[in-house]
Amino acid sequence: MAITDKNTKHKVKTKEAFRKAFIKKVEEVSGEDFSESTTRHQYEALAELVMEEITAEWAVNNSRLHKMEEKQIYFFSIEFLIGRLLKAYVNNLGWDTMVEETLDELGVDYEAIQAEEHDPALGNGGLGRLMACFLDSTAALGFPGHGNGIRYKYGLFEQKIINDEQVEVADIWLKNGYPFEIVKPDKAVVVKYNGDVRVEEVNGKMQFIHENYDPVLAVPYDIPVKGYRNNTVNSLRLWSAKPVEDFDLSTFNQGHFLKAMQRKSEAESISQILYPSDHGFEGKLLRLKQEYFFVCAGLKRIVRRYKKHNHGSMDGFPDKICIHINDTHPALCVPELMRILVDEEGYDWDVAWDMTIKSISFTNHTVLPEALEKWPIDMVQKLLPRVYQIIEEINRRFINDMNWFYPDQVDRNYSMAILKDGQVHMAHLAIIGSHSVNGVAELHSKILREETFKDFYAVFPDRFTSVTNGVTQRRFMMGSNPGLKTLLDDTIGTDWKKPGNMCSLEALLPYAQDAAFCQKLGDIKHANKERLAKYIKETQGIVLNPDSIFDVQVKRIHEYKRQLLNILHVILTYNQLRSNPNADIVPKTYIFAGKAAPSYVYAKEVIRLINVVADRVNNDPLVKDKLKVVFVPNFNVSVAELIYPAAEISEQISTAGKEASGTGNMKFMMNGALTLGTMDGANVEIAEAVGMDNVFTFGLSDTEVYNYNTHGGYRSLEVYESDSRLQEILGQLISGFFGESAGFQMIYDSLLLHNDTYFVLKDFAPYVDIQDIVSNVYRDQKQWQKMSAINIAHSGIFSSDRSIEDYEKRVWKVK
Ligand code: 4GP
Repeated sequence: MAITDKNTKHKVKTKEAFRKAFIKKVEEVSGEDFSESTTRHQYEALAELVMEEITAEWAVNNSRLHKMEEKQIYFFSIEFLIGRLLKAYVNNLGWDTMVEETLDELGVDYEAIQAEEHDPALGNGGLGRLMACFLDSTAALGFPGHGNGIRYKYGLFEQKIINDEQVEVADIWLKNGYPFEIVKPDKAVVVKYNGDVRVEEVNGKMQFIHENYDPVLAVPYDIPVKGYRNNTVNSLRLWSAKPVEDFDLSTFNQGHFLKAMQRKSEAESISQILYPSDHGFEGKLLRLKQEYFFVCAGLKRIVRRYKKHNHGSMDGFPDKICIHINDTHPALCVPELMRILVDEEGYDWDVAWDMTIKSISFTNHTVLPEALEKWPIDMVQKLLPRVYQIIEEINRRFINDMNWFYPDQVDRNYSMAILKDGQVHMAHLAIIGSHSVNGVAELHSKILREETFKDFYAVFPDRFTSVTNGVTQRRFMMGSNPGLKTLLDDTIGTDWKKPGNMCSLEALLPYAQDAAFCQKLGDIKHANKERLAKYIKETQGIVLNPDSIFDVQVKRIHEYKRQLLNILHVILTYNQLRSNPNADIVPKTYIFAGKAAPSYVYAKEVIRLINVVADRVNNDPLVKDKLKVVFVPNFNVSVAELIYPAAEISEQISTAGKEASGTGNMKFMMNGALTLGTMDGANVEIAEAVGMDNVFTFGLSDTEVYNYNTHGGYRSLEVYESDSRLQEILGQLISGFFGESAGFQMIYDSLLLHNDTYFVLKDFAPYVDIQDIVSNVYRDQKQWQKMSAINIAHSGIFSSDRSIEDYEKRVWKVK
């Protein structure tokens, strides 16, 4: 399957050639002698050299693509959280040693060059980052797979912490330009909103004509996705919205200046900003416009290209094209593809429907009810009149079929409708219009089958499958933890680095017993902790003790992820140290990072609490080096790359049944951190892979949570009343203990008055116990390193290469 076309024109082959090319390029971009160049110039020069090299291969790949020789996968996603690309390109080209050595010889700081690249925050969290990992793995494995999304002008906000609170600042990632994209104005397409649908009969067939619409131009920007040391270069296509005519001259000439301006800014607003939503919490109409925007534009180009190479016909489309929809945001692919097939290509409905289902597959990423998208019917009807008619027809036929096959199940049939309660249910649309529906970890897929979508599962059992998430080891381990990479190479050889081959890390297992190996593993971890400590000292002025345990929770801030449970335990430790400063405890550094959606007040309160506790603890002389708390601001991919390699404990403590999979847990594991977690999401599979002796699990199971939620029986007040530790801690939240203005009534009330929806108090005692166990195990460094080695050895199945291979076999069947 791998593309083996050798017909590429590598320009830079040797170190000497690279040195010359680099100096020349720096002088070209700066207009100065090399010795006068700034880091910015050096960054621009290296980026250009990399792009020149990659684009030569890209052109060869694109011409293969044009010939439609292979089945193509298209990932439709409203987020692609790609991270910085320069170093990834250098590594994937196999240039790393050459670049590192040459720059070193030239006295150029490679890390400073990398830091010049603005980290594009074009995603909120897991779902968007997963797409970036999938693109990397798809290319590494030589599959033709491409991304299709939106080129937001403003990515997710930059988070600052001011007076302990999250403050959001616009993230202007394009401020200095972006060297890794190529704009293709000739491939722009028109997306139509609003207007009317006129029906006309032509040759005995109904024609639906969309008129009086508001056109918006979608302009593609392509970013190359370079495979790891192979010849594959796929594309990430991001669409930017522009007015059809840059300026509405006729309106302007008629004296309507403001109206003309308004049209322009309305069009541009579509790709203006990424919604900071993660799970819910978003504005409505603009989001719907965004969803249709990249769906419509993406499908148009795919269809055009397909037809061009298929003599103008869409026949056979599903044999050559997989449209993979990442959560429900691109679910409009279903009616839009139907519209193209029926209205534009003249297929009968049934044939078109068969083709649509065969082309589309759907991955769900969350079971949280607030994230299961629904749109008011009248909004969809007005904004997308023809698409809405098609949704109506899909819904009508579906319900008719259901009532025909299951006449005694009318209630159930209706509960599965796409249109009900005045709303369009996007998940239902996605399931009904796809041939494959999957969850992202075994437990999550089971919950989809047995709870969230159980009626659909009863009707379409064969449609449901499961593919556990994965992450790219090339970025999150080989790239960000070079010490570990070298140790692994030296110990078991380099085969494990071949794409798709990470499971061969199991060869490491015998070394888990080897004292010398474990010592080296510990030394590497220590060096990574020092590297992170240096960053935190430089950026926040906080001094960390690299000999303490680094206990880390980094992810979006959300009630179900329970950063609150973690910080309550920190307060407990602090209270214990206050009453006995000489207590024999293992020193610990608690590291938090993550953003809260700006409108999610509760989550922002949790951030404030963490920071307030950090201020208090870090400035209390009693505590000395035994306890530190840090909130690292503005968690993004680059910060993550520093944090994972330095972590020893990976906090994965969501309320069981709520975290679909988690992918941070996998990144930690690959870097040798031990999971401290609930049996939730992919934690379950991590525990299975390494054995219960090599993880620390605690807390309610998903079934227990489910039973409490459906049958009642949990009273948080009872837990509180029976635990004096909790009484003290919760009292401190509202007594002004953390400072006059530092009351946390909202948190207090949620735990006691509103019965603790996420079972924080219920899981508190087991969490404290497991934390004690963790500390005790840590005292035995040999044992700890052994467990760490076992985790690394079993981390291969959590490579996104494995996920992509699973999708290939279970869903896309490219081969
Ligand atoms: C996330 C899930 O919360 C996380 O468990 C999962 O690992 C990730 O998707 C990738 O599958 N969901 C989102 C979202 O990011 O916006 O729904």
